[in-house]
Amino acid sequence: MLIYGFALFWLTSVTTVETNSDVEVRLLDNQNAPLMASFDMSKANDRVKQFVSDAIEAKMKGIEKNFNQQIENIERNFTVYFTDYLHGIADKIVKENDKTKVTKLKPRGCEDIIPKRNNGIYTIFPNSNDNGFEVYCDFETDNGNWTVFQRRINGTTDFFRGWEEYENGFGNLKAEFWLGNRKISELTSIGKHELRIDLTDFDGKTGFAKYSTFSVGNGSTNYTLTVDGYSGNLGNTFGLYLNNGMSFTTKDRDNDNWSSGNCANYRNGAWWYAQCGYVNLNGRYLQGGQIDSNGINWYHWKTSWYSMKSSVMMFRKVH
Ligand SMILES: [Ca+2]
Repeated sequence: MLIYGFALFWLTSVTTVETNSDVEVRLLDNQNAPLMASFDMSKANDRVKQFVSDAIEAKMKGIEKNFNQQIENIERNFTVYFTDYLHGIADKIVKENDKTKVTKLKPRGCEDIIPKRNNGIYTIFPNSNDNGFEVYCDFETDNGNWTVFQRRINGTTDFFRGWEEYENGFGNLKAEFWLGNRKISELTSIGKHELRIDLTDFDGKTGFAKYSTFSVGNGSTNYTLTVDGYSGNLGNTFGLYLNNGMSFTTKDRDNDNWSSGNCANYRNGAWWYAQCGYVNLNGRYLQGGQIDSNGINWYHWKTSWYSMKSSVMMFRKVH
């Protein structure tokens, strides 16, 4: 009776009954008397739909949660992998930078100094096992990278010196100096080098000579000169007039071709003299443009023994 009463209550509470969706259900009372009840299936369908919808939603949430966990795992693994990868790259960059620093700290010559800075004194390491030595680099003249190995500007440094001093070098790299035959030889013995010479007279006129080939042999050759391939506006005095192939001569070491005397003594300098030649850039510093074969001569620029106001000799590696 209770079920029956519930069924009647349920049926009477339905305001809109669609007869085609009603279903008759056979019921039994507590005495097994057959009873009949009618259910509105549209409501049942709604409930079924809701149940199915809830079930699907719950399932979807489960799938979504699982999916999110999987994504998080992938992200975590990827982050770990990518972090390791970046650390590896960073380590490589640091190592490469260290190598670059070594190169920057140990340039083999002026051409290796990076970045290019002002003209000045730099320590170079032509032999990486040595402690290196200082040179004056010119980064401005004629596209730069020149190693200056001789400079005369005012006569404050005496250039009339002996073999050992010319071998080891003397003077002040910031002013007047000779870099030294040993260093010049060492620097020009590896690779191909060109030579540039800049001269100034006492009227402020300038001239230059370039030689596409320049090298100086080692001490066992008495620092034999190789010079060739002239260009410029000074005239090819150095290349033409018996300097190429000559040994170096100082006042105390005569290696010239003049059998009756020493050209270094005769010309008050030190040079790759033959007998004795038309170039004397290590001669006496004379003021005011004097005509003197003991002076700083480059005969074919002045067509005389005019002694220059300044002289700069430098070489650079040709790639
Ligand atoms: Ca001689």
